[in-house]
Parts: sequence; structure tokens; C-alpha cells
Amino acid sequence: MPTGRPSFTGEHVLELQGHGGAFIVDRVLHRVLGLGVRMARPGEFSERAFLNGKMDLAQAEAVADLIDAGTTAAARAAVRSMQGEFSKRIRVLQSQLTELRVHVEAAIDFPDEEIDFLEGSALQDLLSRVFAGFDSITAAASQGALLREGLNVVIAGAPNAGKSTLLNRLVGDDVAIVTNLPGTTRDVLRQQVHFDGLPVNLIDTAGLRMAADVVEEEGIRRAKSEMQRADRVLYVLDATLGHSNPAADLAHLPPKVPVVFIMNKIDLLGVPPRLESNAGFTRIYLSAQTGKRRLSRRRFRCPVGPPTAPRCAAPRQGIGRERSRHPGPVPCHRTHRRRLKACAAQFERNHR
Ligand SMILES: Nc1nc2c(ncn2[C@@H]2O[C@H](COP(=O)(O)OP(=O)(O)O)[C@@H](O)[C@H]2O)c(=O)[nH]1
Ligand SMILES: [Mg+2]
Repeated sequence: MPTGRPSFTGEHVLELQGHGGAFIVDRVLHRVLGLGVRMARPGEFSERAFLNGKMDLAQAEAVADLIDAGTTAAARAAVRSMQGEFSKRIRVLQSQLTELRVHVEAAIDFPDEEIDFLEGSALQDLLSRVFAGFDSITAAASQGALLREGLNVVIAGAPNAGKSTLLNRLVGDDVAIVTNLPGTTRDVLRQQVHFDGLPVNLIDTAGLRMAADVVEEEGIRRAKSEMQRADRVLYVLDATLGHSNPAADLAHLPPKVPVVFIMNKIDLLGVPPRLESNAGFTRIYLSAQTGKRRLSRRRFRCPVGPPTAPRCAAPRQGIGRERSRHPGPVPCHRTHRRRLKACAAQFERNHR
């Protein structure tokens, strides 16, 4: 039960203030600890706030998300959740479901009574709102998860196409070994970069071909398993080899994962970089070796929003202030998302 006390934890608080500087703080702490007080365990303040009814579990988890946030966008999403936005959306859905249930159960239990049950169309309307609610929360949760965990972009393709060179270029450092020997990369290599505040996990993989030995075979198995889990695949091709039919390469790729074809080594062809989109395929012609690093969130067609508005609002208004104007992503854990999806699926099954 809420204690009514206005502190974060809902408990009495004694605030001590001292002059700045690590030494003074250290002395104050030393003195206080000497009086029999102990340091808080990690997360203890949030735990107490939760136990005292000051926040629900989703809000308490958002505190940890805020501490772990690696970008401004992730911090904003965490603050929105901490301020109860995620919980509020769930509560609205909950009350709509309860309302539906009341009408359905009343209609079953008292079929002969002259009670004013909802009209069929009004019931259908409420049902549609519940479905829309599930969709909107799931979308916000998926966006939040992207901000929290990052977009997994797997760099795949044939050996020597320039995958590791592309990784190095995007990271801005020589993190992967590059040689002209096919089969150089055998293990999976991950690097996180931020594009416009969006964390992107770039994953370099072994080239896809008939493995020359058992180590390469394991590398290729790992590459395929990474592709299965990817949010996007950058499929790198050597443009000098003349690939006219991208569909042939799709055979290597898991269905449903969005793919962007990178036509690499255009410096050898002497043509300028360009982006081509036709027949459902996107091809970016570039040179990983000589091209400029200029990738943005738009290039990945990342569905996280709102991408730029909070940035404009941020300096004067603080991290969480724009939440009412931009009901954007909420940080969401895999378990939240899984349960939301399970609820929506169950609800849809029952509806049919
Ligand atoms: N000319 C040119 N060579 C490249 C380019 N990208 C990669 N290479 C060369 O192609 C070879 C294979 O590159 P690497 O990144 O190891 O390919 P991976 O096997 O796909 O990872 C190396 O000799 C690179 O220097 C490019 O854009 N232009
Ligand atoms: Mg490589």
C-alpha cells in the first residue's frame, strides 16, 4: 500500500549535504557508516519503492533500463516507462478487457433478464479497440526493445566480398582481420555502433561457401544461425563479379529477414556510389575500402520513432519532458514482449 510519504521510496528520508569534493563526501560517508548505517544494495531504493506501492514492477525495471541506457533515445524511453507510461497503456487495455468480459459474462449468466447489454456493434467496437490497443503496445514495446538491445545487423555474403572491410569502415577501426585469402573470418565478430542515437549491433560472419575445414564449417554454421536471428542482413557481393540476379543469393538467406544487398568494390569499376530499389530488392553500390562512412538510421529503414523530435526538445526541457507530446517507444524486456504477444494471440484465438 502507498505510504503517502512524498519520497522516492515512500519512507522517511534524511538528506545530508556537504561541500563538494570526493574527500569530504568520503569523510561524511565514513562518519555515517560508523553510526551503524549501511550502504544500500544495488536496486534497493527501487525495490523499497515497489514494496511500498510507490511504483509498479514495470516502473522499477525502467529504473534499471535508465541506468543501463546507452543513448539519449534509450534514456528517454526508460524515463517514459519510469513515469508509468507503459503501465498506463497496459491498465487501459486491462480495463477494456474487463469491460468486455463483464458484458459477455452478464449476457451468458442472465440471458432472460431485461438488462441493457451492449449492442452487437458497440461490442464489436470495443473489441476493435482492444485489438488496436494490443497492436499499439506491441509496436511501442518492439521499438523500445530496439532502443534497449540495438538493431542486430548481420553482414553476410561470399568469402572475399568485403564483409570485414565493411565492418571496419562502419566501426571506424580495424576490428576485423582483412586479407585477400578467402575464409579469413571464421568466428562471429560483434561491434556496437550508434547511428543517430540508435544502437546497432554489427555482426561480421564467415563467408558462405563449401567449408574447407571443420573450423570454417563451424563458422558458417554460426553465420547462418546469426542470420536467423537478425533484424537486418547486409548481404555483401563483389560488384566486379557482375551479379544480375539477387534472387539467386536469397537462397542462402532465411525467409522473412529484411535484406539489403551491398554491391561492394565499386572503386574497381570506377562508378559512383548509388542506391537502387527495384522489384523489391534494395542494392547499395559502394566501396567499403575507399568510400566515406555515411550511414544513418534512415538507411536501415529503422522503425524506431520519433527519431528527431525529442532531440529538438531535449536541451531546454530535460529527458522526460516531451513524453506527452511524443508517446513513443517504451523500453520492454523480452519477457514483456513474449507475454504481450501470447496474450494478443490468445485473445484473437478466443475471438474467432
Ligand atoms: N578494391 C577494393 N577491395 C576491397 C574492397 N573491400 C574489400 N576489399 C578487398 O577484398 C579482400 C577481402 O576483403 P575482406 O573484407 O576480408 O572480405 P570478407 O571475406 O568478405 O570479409 C581484401 O583484400 C580487401 O582489401 C573494396 O571496396 N574495394
Ligand atoms: Mg571476413
